Amino acid sequence: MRTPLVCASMLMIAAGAASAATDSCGWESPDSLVLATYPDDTAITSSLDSEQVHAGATALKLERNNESPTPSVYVATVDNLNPGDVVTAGFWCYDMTPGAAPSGRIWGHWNDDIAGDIMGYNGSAGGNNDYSAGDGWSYLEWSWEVPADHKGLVIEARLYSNPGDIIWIDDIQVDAPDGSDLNLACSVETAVQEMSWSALKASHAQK
Ligand SMILES: [Ca+2]
Repeated sequence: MRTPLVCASMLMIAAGAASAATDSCGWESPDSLVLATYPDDTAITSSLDSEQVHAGATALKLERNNESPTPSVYVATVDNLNPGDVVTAGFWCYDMTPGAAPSGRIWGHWNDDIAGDIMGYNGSAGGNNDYSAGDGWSYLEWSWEVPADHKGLVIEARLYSNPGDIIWIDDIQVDAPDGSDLNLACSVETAVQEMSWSALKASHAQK
C-alpha cells in the first residue's frame, strides 16, 4: 500500500522541477514599455500605439531616431540561469516593407549582472537571422542554450531601418526554466485587464 504513495509523491516533485517559468504580455499599459534602449534613450522612441495591433487595444510602437548602429529595445531579461538551460522567446512584429527597411529581428546578449546594470554586456547570444516578413504581422522566435560561463540573458527587439522608420511589436512570450528570474517589459497589468477579470467574476457569480 505504501509504494504507490511514494511513487505519486516522487512524480509530483519531478513535475514541479520540470515546470517552466513561462510568461507573456501584450503591451497594454503606458507604464510598462521597454526595460532599456540601446545604445541610449535617444536611439529609439518607444510608445503605446493603437494604429497597428496584434491583440488587445495597443502595441509597442518603435521609431528609429538617428544613425546609431544596431539600435534595439530590451523586451525581456532572464537571470539566474544555469549552464545547459534553454530559453525560448518570441514576439509578433508588424512590418509592411518586404525585403527592405524597416524590419524587426529578435536577438539576445549575455549580461551576468542584470540586477546591477541593465546595460551590462558580456557577449552576443545570437538570434534569429530572419527579419520580419514585411507582409503584416509575423512571429519572430529564437531559443538560446546557456553556456557554462553565463547566467543572464537579455532579449532584444532590433530595428533595422533608417531614421524615421517605424515598426510595431506585440504579444511577447518567454519560456524559461523553473527557478530562473524572468522579467518582461510589458508585464504590468492594466486597468482594462482588471476590469475584464471583474466582469468575468461578476458573470460567474450570476450563474
Ligand atoms: Ca497588444
